[in-house]
Amino acid sequence: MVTLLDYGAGNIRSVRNAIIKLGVEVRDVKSPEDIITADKLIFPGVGSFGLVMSRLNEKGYTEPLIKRIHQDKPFLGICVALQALYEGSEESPGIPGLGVIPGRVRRFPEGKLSVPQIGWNNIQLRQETALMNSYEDEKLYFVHSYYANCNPVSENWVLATTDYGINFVSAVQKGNIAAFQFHPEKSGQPGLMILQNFLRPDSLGSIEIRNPVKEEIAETKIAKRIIACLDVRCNNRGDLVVTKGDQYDVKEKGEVRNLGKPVELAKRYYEEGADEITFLNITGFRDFPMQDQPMLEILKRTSENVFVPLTIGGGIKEFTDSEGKKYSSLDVASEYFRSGADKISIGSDAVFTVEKYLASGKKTGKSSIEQISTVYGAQAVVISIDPRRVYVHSPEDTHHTTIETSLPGQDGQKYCWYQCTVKGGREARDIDVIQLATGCEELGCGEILLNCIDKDGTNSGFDFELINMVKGAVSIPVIASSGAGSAAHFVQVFKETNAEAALAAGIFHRKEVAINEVKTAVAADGIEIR
Ligand code: 1PR
Repeated sequence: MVTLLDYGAGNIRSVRNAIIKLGVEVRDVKSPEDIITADKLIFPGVGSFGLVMSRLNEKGYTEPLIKRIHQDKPFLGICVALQALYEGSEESPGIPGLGVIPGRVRRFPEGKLSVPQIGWNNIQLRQETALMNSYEDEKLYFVHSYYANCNPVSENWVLATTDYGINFVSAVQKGNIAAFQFHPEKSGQPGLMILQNFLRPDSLGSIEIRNPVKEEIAETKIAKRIIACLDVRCNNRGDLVVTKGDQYDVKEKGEVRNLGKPVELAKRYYEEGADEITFLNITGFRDFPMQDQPMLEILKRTSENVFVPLTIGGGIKEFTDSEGKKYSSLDVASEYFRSGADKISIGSDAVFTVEKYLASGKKTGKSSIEQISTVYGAQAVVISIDPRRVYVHSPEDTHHTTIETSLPGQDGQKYCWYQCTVKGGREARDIDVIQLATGCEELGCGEILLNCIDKDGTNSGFDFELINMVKGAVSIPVIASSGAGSAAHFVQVFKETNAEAALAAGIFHRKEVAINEVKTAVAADGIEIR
């Protein structure tokens, strides 16, 4: 039996599902006393540092937690819960942490690498521990903008370090108290094994110093991610199916193409090695997710068997139902997180938000991007962009940012700009991809899913010009999407652009190329991969 500290924020379902999968019973903390009396306690940190600390304070959990830790009773913190052990964080100035470990948590510096760090990286063990002795060759899943550094005053806590531009603390342990910056519940089989080690009766306790922090050890590298995308909608018979369009047209002879069942396909991609799974509810702009229980059900069922990150998009916007009840976009996103999503993706609503932001020049704090990223952190907010090329003869022919293209238009136009669309490409707006991407970054989104309507379903390869243009304008991670037709296309996209991840749909659904074939090809070219 293990006790879970669920303080009502974000995706705790994944940790719960991982523990259940390992055959261990989960009990919830219901009162402050439960924190002290639990045999083993897991504290999954989700949300911003400030949110976590304020929820702990509101519920009266802060003091019992500190007491439990000082009593050296088995404790495992995950992600922000590692950061909460420190004295404070740059993320939420003025809010004290638990103060168990000396030092403050900082933000990754802007530089060569995108912030947040989203993806699979290694750990370098600095001590011997039964918790995870043989996992240095395995990549584990990280998602964070803030880190604890290898401060000499907290050196005796450092269990493992990882490189992301700088060397940061990826795990701490002292006696029976341990915490990880990575997410074991999202790190596939190795992550589950690490969790299992914590759940074993004799896993904690004594540890031996192996590679003190002072000692230089080999650098770790973040891997490029391969993402499988499932576009989901109802078919003519009312069943939710995975579909796939050609340049966003998903119908063939009047019928919605049916390429499989969402939960089964997601499980298959997890087992085949996908680094992440994305569900897009492609008619979400007209449906309302909180009434769309089947979509929530898909997430819940998928998260029972899939232990890599899940992103869900479609219909994240504010909504008033037929009885006049209002739901904010934060309510909608929260429902998705509770159902098992790690990230939500916003399409149409991001375009409308940035249009207003550009017109007024002011942040309102009320947009879906701002609300969700304030509560759950930027890393939980992805913007899905659906752009289409618009050709011009000269940059002077438009007020939008153009590029000189190697693929001229039908009338020999040498320049193009990328126009953003809403409602699944049905409506084009007077905003270009650079305005949208930079606007969303300023408002607080943490990642961009960069589709391309011209390339979607064509199997002709990714649009490097588009990807390079956007990548050059933002400092958050970019997922290249649309057009993959072979394993070689993935190799090319990582060689020709700095995209952190590449996503495909059609080739995986039609079993034309397997995920491990893609990974083998990418690794053979010396590109870091899980
Ligand atoms: O506007 O917030 O409700 O979100 C709707 C979401 O649904 C957006 O993310 C939008 O991209 C997506 N969407 C809407 N209509 C379609 C459609 O296809 N008719 N799908 C659609 C977008 C694009 C990709 C696709 C890649 C890879 N799908 O995600 O999976 O292009 O495909 P490929 O490898 O087969 O080329 P909102």
